[in-house]
Amino acid sequence: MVRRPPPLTVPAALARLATRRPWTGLRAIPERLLRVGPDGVSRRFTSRLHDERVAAWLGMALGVSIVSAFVTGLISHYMQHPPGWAQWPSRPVNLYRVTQGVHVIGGLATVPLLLAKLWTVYPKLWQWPPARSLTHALRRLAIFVLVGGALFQTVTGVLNIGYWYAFPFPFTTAHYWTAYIVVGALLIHAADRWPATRRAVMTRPQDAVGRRGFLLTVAAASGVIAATTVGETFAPLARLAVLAPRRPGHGTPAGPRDLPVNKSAAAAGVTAAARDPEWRLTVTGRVRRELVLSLAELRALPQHSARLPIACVEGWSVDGDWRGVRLRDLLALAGAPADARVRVESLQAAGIYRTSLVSARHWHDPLTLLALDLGGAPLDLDHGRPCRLIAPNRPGVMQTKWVHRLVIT
Ligand SMILES: Nc1nc2c(c(=O)[nH]1)N[C@H]1C(S)=C(S)[C@@H](COP(=O)(O)O)O[C@H]1N2
Ligand SMILES: [Mo]
Repeated sequence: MVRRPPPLTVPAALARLATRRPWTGLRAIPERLLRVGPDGVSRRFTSRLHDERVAAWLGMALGVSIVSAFVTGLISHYMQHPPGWAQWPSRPVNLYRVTQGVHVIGGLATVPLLLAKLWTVYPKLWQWPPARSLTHALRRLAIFVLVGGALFQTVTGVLNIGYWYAFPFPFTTAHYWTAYIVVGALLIHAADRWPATRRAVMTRPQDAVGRRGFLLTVAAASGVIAATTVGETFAPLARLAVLAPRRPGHGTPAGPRDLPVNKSAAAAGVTAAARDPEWRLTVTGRVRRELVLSLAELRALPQHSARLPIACVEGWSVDGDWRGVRLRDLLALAGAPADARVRVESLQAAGIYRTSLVSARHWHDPLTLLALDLGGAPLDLDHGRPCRLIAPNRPGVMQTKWVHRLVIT
């Protein structure tokens, strides 16, 4: 009797591939070359700190920091690209300053953790054969995606806050999408490693091989990085912030009135237009009366003060004492509907930050101003003369400078 082989379906083929391990033949080649042990890990790495327990603690710390970078990153993204169904609140005033500070400063403090973790597990990254089974291959794939993605996020992040646009792709788009890939790979890896991690962390080791000292050194390195950048947002520590490219009273350029400047009037090409006595503010769009106001007329309207930060996406933030006209007063004067949104337009002809959108929730807030003064004097050219938007709980990129038109939509 002839026995027919069962039909080869895709699941059957995968199952066969997973159990047959055709790649184990590869083991023979580099065994002598790499001196791999029975676990496939090279014996040339002799430090006892290439250790499960060290890897477990570092892994947990990295898990926490990656998730916090992800959440704060999503907050920043959705503030700048609000979905139609949700409006970001205008209070507390300093919320974005805190979430973005956590994102950037926490991201920087992650670098030593990541390097230490890579060093600890380095021998395992060169396991031979590269895959023993399908599940082993998938596990390793998740690890390589996680390592590659985490390195990509930290390197591009650091370059971005250092104003070194060395990469050929738009930073925000790449950073945003890679974040999902990293978190996906992290979930797979964490689920996979959780039992072993738990065991390693919960049991008391018999031997002391300097793990504690190593972990404390790594924690100290993270702490030093955080301490030497946090002054970029926490003014009392500004003098310590030697690693921060922007900080209160410092930076390149320092900026008039102790507030750093990212884009100067000259770089934006608005110097002449911003100085022109013929400058007018136009309020137009969905209004009952269009307004065209000179600077003198703006100053003749009721003036209000607000102490609000510029909180840049790059992590630095500095408080300013602003004074000017409430946006809601201008909209009331023009007869704009209560649910309207405002597109704030700059004199700047080009550039991604030349306009920004203000939600109804934000323009109803009495702290949202078209500022004319900063620190008791008319705005400097670089801070947005003749007038700029300043609103609570909003990224710096949305605090438009050199405003000349409000379009109600
Ligand atoms: N028109 C215009 N407004 C702008 C920008 C710009 O490039 N053009 N940069 C924004 C960014 S990224 C920040 S952080 C703040 C900085 O404000 P400051 O220079 O007054 O500190 O201005 C914002 N307003
Ligand atoms: Mo910014």
